[in-house]
Amino acid sequence: MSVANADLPLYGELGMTFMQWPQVTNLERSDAEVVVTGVPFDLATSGRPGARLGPAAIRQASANLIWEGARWPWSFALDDYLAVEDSGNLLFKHGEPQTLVDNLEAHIGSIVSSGKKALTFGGDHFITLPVLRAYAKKYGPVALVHVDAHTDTYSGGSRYDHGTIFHHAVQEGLVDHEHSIQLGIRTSYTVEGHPFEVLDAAWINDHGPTATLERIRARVGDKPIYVSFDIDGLDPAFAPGTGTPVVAGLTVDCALKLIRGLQGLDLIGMDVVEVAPAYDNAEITALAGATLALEFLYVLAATTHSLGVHK
Ligand SMILES: [Mn+2]
Repeated sequence: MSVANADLPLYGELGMTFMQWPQVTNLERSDAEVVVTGVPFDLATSGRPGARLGPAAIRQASANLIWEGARWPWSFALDDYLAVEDSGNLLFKHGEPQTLVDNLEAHIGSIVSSGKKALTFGGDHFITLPVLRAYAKKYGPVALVHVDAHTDTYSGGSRYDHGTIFHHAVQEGLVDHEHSIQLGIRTSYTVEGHPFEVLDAAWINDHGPTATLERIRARVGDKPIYVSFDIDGLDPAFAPGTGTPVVAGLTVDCALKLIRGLQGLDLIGMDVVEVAPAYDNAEITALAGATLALEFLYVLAATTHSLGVHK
């Protein structure tokens, strides 16, 4: 006698796209409003490698978020308002970093030039530089909202270096630094002449998300905003799975409120970088990354369609 239930399939898809959203098969024909890309690159890390496995871990962790049709506290289901597709992982030659730079800028360029927004999962933080080059081609210098333990503005370093990218972004005119802000910083940088406003982790932890959002909004104004979220901006208690953790960071509660508080602003794209699952415990870092990205998408939909949260 068979034990199989005729009403149930015997096997299914692995669901390795982000949130089980459709995979992009033809970017030019896609009518997605947001395109997800994984960038499995970590040759620019200075500390522990492993962020190349971040995209897979974030997609896997997003499986925990799918059951909740309308994510609390939002009062609507995202799928009713925002079309998101996953383009898979960027292809490049792993031993030849310049192929990563060229392919990533071209890929993000093809997304944003067609009016779509890019949600990009690193990889180490170096990947943000080619992404910003693509964005700047369409938008000019963008306002940067950057969450990180590190400013990543060091002027030395090598050609492919995850600690120098925002120095180069300013030098190349990719970001409008006078309307950009760095949040959660708690490592040394040259304060004098620093191009960005900085709210360090202690200030944010003392003052809370509401006061922080006032400072963010005052800084960015009505500029197009790109959000770059290094997962090490979170405290290692919430994000141990990363290459260069630093204690005394932000809570996930605070970070989610900061993302949520961007509603109404001109948000054009986001990345979540430096998730390194080899150092993670119980997927908590990957889950934090997946959740922050999902909240960003809710904010996009809420902004476009004037939606909100349960009161
Ligand atoms: Mn960092």
